[in-house]
Parts: sequence; structure tokens; C-alpha cells
Amino acid sequence: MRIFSGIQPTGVLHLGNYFGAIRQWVELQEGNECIYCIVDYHALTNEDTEPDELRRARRELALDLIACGIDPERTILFVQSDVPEHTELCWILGCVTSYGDLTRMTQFKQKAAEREFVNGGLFYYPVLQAADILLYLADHVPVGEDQLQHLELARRIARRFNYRFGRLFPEPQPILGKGARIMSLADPDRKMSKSYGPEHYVGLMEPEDSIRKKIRSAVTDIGLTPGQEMSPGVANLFTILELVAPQEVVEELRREHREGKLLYKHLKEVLYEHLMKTLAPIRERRAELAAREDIDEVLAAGADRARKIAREVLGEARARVGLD
Ligand code: AQP
Repeated sequence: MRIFSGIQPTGVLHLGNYFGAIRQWVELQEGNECIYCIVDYHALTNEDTEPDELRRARRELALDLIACGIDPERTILFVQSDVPEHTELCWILGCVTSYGDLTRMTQFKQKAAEREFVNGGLFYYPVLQAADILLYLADHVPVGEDQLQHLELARRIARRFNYRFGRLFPEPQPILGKGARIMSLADPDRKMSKSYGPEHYVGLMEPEDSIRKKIRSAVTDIGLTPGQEMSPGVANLFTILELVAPQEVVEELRREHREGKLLYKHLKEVLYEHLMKTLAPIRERRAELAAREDIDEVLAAGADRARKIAREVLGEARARVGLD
């Protein structure tokens, strides 16, 4: 399979990003051709992205990804804006994208509702995302659940292009992992996300004290509706626990919950212990990588490899539409 996926350099990597996407990115390197992209053009859609912060965040994210297990020798790891073919294909694909489809994108509607100034890039974001994937003729995309609608749109765009101009693009399928939907600990009705503020995410490299505090104060019993076995907050803690603890530990706590004996304080302590154990090797590697000075070269080499594929596919797309 040729795998493509991207992540925005907009601050810290959190548990949602890791369990929803990055952990699979790492596993998929075995036996597949993987292309992973730090999508900085996408990050520009956030109004508060400062230029210096963006420069710094790209490098930091690359180091975080390597610490998580992305191997830039085996895998193509690069920064989106180093391959400007993304934006050219985006324009071509925009011309086979339905305006109506774009107005139905949930992420756009949610983000637009929270802002005073809504930039055009935010509206066009899913077209650029389709271009990111299709530029590499990728057939599979590991993502969290929040991205499924965008991926469905990417398939529609591929289909429309292929129908008009002859088959060029595969219709990319999602790969969803067990952690495809991690919710905020402070408000388990919302996904874990940076946009809602620091209390709504747990960063992979965050100080231990801060992680402990966030887990301790996780919302538990609010929002339990009659007939429901578990409140959204407790269900979310179990979702994360399943990703970090052995099955027998999870089963024991589930049994206690069924029997009405579970103390949430205990659940949170167990979760904290196992989470820190899972994160420890990543955090250690990240600390070692802090001294690595060749990250710009690593990313430039990744961009060179990506660009070889991108040039060829864009050239073909240009020819198909009559721009050659
Ligand atoms: N809560 C989540 N649960 C599971 N997967 C998630 N992803 C993000 N949040 C969750 C997945 O992480 C990958 C990278 O996504 P991104 O670049 O869109 O990440 P992000 O948008 O920077 O994450 P945030 O915190 O949600 O940012 P904002 O608030 O800016 O939108 C994707 O595969 C995504 O599915």
C-alpha cells in the first residue's frame, strides 16, 4: 500500500494525535511505502499562527514524530511547503470540487462558528487535503475519526476528476485505529483538541505533574443519561486505558465498574501509571533528539524524495486538463 498522512505544526502533539494517527503511522512503516507530511500550509488557516512560531513548530514536530518512531530513512518525512506542487494540484482539484460539498464540511462549520474572521483558506482546507493525498496517488490514509468526512470528499474529488479526464487518482481509503476518537478530559463531549485550550488536551511531552493533574481532574459522572452504562467521561478514560494497559487490568476495572465498586480516583491512578509507562520511551528519545542539529537537512532530503513523485503526478494532471 502507498500510505499518506499529514499533521499540522500547530503546537504540541497530544494523545488524540498519537493514538488517533501517529501510532498507526509508525506501525504502517512495516511493509508499506509511507509518506508523512508536516502540513504547514494548512496551519496558516489558523489566524493566530505566528511566523517564528511556525518555523519552530515544524522542526519540533519533526523531532516529536521521529521520537514516536517515524524513521526518515525508511519513510518520506517532509514539510508540505517544501513541495509547492501541493498548491498547484489544489487549484486544479478545486475546479472539480462542488461548492455545496465544501459548505457541508462539519469542521469548517464548527471552526467558522468560533471565529470572528473566517479566512478563505479554512473553507478550502479540504481541497488542499485532497491534493496532499492524491499528489502521491496514495490509496490509504491513517486518520482519526474527525477526518473521515474530509477523506470522503477526497474520494469524491478523485472520482470527479477521473470521470472527466480519465482515471489518474485512486480513491483513498481511511485506516482507523483503536484510538480514532479520543475526547477531551475536561469536556468529554468534545474531541481532544488544541483549539479548545490547554485543559482540553494532554501533550505527549507535557511535564508529568501537569499530565497527572489533568487526569486527576478529568470529568467523570457528568452527562450520564438514563439507561447508559457509562458516562462519556468514564468511557473516554477506559478508551485511553485500553490503549496503554494490559487487557487483564482493563477487564478488572470494567468488572469493578459493572459491580458499582469502581473508585474513579483508582481508575485515574491506574490510567496515569500505564500512560506514563507507554510514553516513557518516546519522551526519553525526544529528550535525546533535542540536541539533533541536522533536522533541517533530514526534512530537505524528505522533500526531495516527495518532490520526485509530486512532479510526475502533477505533470500528468496538468496534461490531462490541458495545461501542458
Ligand atoms: N481527539 C482526537 N482523537 C483521535 N484522533 C485525532 N486527531 C486529532 N485529534 C484527534 C488526528 O490527529 C491527526 C493530525 O490531525 P491534525 O493535524 O488535524 O491535528 P490537529 O487538527 O492539529 O489536532 P487538533 O488538536 O484537533 O487541532 P485543531 O484543534 O487545530 O483542529 C489526524 O489524523 C486527526 O484525525
